[in-house]
Amino acid sequence: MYNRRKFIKLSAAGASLAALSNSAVAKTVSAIPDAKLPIVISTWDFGIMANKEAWKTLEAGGRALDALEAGAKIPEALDITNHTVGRHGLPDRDGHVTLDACIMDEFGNCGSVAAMEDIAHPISVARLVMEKTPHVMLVGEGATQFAVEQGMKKEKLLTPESEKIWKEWLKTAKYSPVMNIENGHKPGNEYNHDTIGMLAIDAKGNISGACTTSGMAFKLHGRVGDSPIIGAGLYVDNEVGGATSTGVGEEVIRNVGSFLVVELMRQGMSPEKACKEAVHRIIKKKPDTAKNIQVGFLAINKKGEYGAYAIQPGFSFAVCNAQQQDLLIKGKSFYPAK
Ligand code: SD4
Repeated sequence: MYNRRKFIKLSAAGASLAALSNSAVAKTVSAIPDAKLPIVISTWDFGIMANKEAWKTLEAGGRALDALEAGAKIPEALDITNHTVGRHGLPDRDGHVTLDACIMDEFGNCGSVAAMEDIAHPISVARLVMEKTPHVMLVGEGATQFAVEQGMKKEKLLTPESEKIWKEWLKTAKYSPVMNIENGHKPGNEYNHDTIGMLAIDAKGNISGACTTSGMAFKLHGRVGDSPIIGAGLYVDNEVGGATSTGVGEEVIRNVGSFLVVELMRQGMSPEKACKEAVHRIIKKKPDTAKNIQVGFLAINKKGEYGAYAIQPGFSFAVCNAQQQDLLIKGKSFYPAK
């Protein structure tokens, strides 16, 4: 993972912010910058690179949907250090890299692919499902076949490095469908986070969202997480805002997490408060499970105000607008940092 540049931690009180950076160019800010449109926000620190790519379209007055597709393609195929999205993603327990992605526009159109193999840009396939078919979701071989018919290249996605990591895992092959602290997959470690969820508002004020991942490393073959499921891993309502999630997808699906966040914002909650409530819902339903897993939500409202909340510490998100292109913010969490 590349170095963090500007890293801002929200203070416990939420009023003042302290700059926490491991880089030389970090700058201290005393408040969350005013929401300025256009804007793009993304989960995790590699969101900075995705945002920068998306920004090129937003800055030129382009559509949020186009910006997000371009942005999501960066971690999907170009960032070789990223083992949780696209081409360099870790495989399932049988050695297959299977990808999940979805996309949603300002009109409520959406498209999705799940458990798709051999195609490096699932976000683009999701968009093609949305725009070229009467369906919302294609899975497995059907999704790959559709992508090829649409002119996309079939390629081997398991890189030598990912294969090495998988073979190392096979030595013990400790498998648990929900990765948790006991089996060595700590919340926030390289095996159980790093889906990229992106939300953008363009200069016209239109909102779109995109989410793409290789899912949980070493999952059962055929397992699908929250990321390609509209309402779970992503939801956008152009009147209200958008939300996306990262972490253990099973718990997000059970709670229809991103839809819940958007509905809570509709009722007047701020993005951060809505994310917090959705996290609390997961914890309340399954407190013993929640202790050992990570789930984080990221949201933006129609005004461009944004916020996040996670079960465990360590969840970060990147923000990019005309004021700054490489801001990284550490979201608040239910459990304190140790
Ligand atoms: C999943 N939510 O497949 C994804 C994984 C993830 O950060 O987000 N990791 O369950």
